[in-house]
Amino acid sequence: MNEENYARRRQKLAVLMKEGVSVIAAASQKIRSNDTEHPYRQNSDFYYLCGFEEDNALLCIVKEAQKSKTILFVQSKNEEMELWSGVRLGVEAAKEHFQVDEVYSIDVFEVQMKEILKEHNTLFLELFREDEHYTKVKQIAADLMHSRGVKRSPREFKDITVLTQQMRLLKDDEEIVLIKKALAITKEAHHQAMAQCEANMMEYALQAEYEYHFLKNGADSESYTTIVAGGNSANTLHYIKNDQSLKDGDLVLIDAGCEFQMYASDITRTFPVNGRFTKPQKELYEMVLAVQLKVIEAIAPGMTKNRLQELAETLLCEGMILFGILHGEKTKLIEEKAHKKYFPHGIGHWMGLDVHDPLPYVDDRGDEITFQPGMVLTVEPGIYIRKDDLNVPQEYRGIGIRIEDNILVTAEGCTNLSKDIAKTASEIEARCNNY
Ligand SMILES: [Mn+2]
Repeated sequence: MNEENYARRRQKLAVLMKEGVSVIAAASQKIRSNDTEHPYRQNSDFYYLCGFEEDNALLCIVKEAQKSKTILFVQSKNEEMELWSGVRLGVEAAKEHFQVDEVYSIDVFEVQMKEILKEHNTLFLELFREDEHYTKVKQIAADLMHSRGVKRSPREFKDITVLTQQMRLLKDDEEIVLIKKALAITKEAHHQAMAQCEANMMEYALQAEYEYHFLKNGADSESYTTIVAGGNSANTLHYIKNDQSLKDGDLVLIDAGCEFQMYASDITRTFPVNGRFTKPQKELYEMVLAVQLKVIEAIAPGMTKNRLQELAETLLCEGMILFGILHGEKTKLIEEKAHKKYFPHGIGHWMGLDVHDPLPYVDDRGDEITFQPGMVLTVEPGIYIRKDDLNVPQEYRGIGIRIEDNILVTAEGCTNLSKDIAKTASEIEARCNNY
């Protein structure tokens, strides 16, 4: 992504701040065991505003009446440390690279911050995230408040994520390009998995197929833990053990997507282990698919997530009645939320830098946010019937199906960004038998 775009976002944030100082810290390294770390993953908001990938860094935006200033604090060059943990950009190169006003070493951030905070009443930071840099910044504000001779210091703390989330709701063109690139890799992985899958294969072997294609094609990693759920395991929504053998005649539900240059993809496909749907599997599959297509069709500016949820629940409930999974009168069943037993989750969620983008669904007044061009969400209806559910015709027991795509809201309606990933029963069977 180009530097002008990051600079534009910082300017926009400064406008939203009106007055004050905002401080956003890079993610810290997380220990996995003893002295080894998890792969590093940058804080999404920090990355959104400057694109810097190193840890132990801080972005500070100072806003006064009409002008704003951006200051970046980065780790200094250090030959010995770099020998172990990789090359650091350092202060001088950061000055060249980023379109910010000032760059300092993180070693002097406390001294600098004291000078900056003296002039302001309002401090924006991630109020609900613990970070040692935030602890220090708050301590500096407290010290200033108690020092004689200091006339102003921040006494009002605000949550910066309220503003960044508002911005992240609407994706710009460069973000859409990255989501599309993530989806191109994810598509390849799903198609490969359909081709490779066979009876008696272990779920983790299929998981490895995804992760192999993700990395081989330049993705950063998976955007969330891959779910490979054979047969009845698909009825455990967050099944991630992936340690069972796939059975001939079962379906396998795979929820997997890669992250590419920090942007997520989130795709679920359900297909027959042996490459051929049985009649009852196909009946339920095509019912869920029809619901998914209708929900996607309803997406347009002005729509809301709750209305999509209601539409999906109504259509799924009708389908459940049709196949004898629910019995009774439709309006009454919907009122009683009887269908929730078989479709207990949400129809979708925002997606972007985070697979579940932490963006609001309601505004400050509590009103639902209506869709606007540039928003990206998932659509993922499903049906989950446990094998021990004696209320359901036997042929449907043990079947779990979810179909998930990633949708961009456009001025005309919407675009299914993942429409090229095999989805109809015949497309899937063709992919499964394409050795
Ligand atoms: Mn999802």
